[in-house]
Amino acid sequence: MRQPLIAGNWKMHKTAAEGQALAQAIRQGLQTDQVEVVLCPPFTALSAVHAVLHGSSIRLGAQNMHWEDAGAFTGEISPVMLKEWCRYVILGHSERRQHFHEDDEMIRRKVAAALRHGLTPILCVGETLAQREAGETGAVVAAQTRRALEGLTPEQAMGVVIAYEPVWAIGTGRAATGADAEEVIRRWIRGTLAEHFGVEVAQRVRVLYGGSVTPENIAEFVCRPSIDGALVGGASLRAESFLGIIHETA
Ligand code: G2H
Repeated sequence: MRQPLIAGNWKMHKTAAEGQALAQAIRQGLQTDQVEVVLCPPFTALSAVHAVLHGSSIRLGAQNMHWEDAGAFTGEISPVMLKEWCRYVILGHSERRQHFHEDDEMIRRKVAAALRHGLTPILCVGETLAQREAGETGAVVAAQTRRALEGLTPEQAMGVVIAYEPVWAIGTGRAATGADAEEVIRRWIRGTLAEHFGVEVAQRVRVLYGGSVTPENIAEFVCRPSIDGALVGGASLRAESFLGIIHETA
C-alpha cells in the first residue's frame, strides 16, 4: 500500500556541475520503478539537477526552507521559490535543530507552509545519545512528531513523510539496528499519528529510517513492516552506493 521511498540528502556537498553529473549517473543507472527516488541537492544545484531529471520519475527535494512566502529574511528561501523546482523538502533535520537552533515551533510552521504550497515535507525526528541513554527516546520522538504536525487535518497529515533519524547514528557509521528503528517508528511515530489523526493516517504515512544507511545495511531496515525506506546522507553522494541502496529496496 505504501510505496517505498529512498531520498538522498546531499547536505552541503556538490556544486551545480557536480550535482548534474551525479544526478545523470543515478538516472542512467536506475533499474526499478518500484521505489520512489528523491534527490535533495543544495539550493544552488536545484536548477541544474532539475534539468537532468526532466522526464524521469526521479523527484527533486530541497533541504530546508523558511515558512514565509516572501519578505525581508536575508539568506532564506521560501516555499514559493522551491515549488518551481521541487516536490519535496526536508524539514527539521537534526543538523538544523542543532547548529541553527530550529525548534519545534519553527518546524511546525515550516511543515504547514510546505503543505500549503503543495510541497511534501520530509519531517525529521530523532533523539540524541544523551536522551537515548536517559531512556527518553520514546518521549522525545513522540513530542517532536506531535509538535511538528499540530494543527493539521488528518488529510494534511497523510501528506507528510517522516524520517526517524537517531542523532547518534547520523554520519557516525553507527546505524541503529533494524529492530530498534522498527520499534521506535511503530510505537512512537505511528502510535503518535494514530493517537492524534486516527489509525488510517498512521497506516498511510510513509516513515523512513535515516542514519549511516549503506547498501550493506539497508535490507535490515526495509524488511521491517513499519519502515518504508531511507533518508540517506553520505552514501547518497556516489551513484554506485545510492543505486545499491535503491536496488536493495526494490
Ligand atoms: C542522516 C543521514 C541523512 P548519513 O543525516 O539525512 O546522513 O546517512 O550520512 O548518516
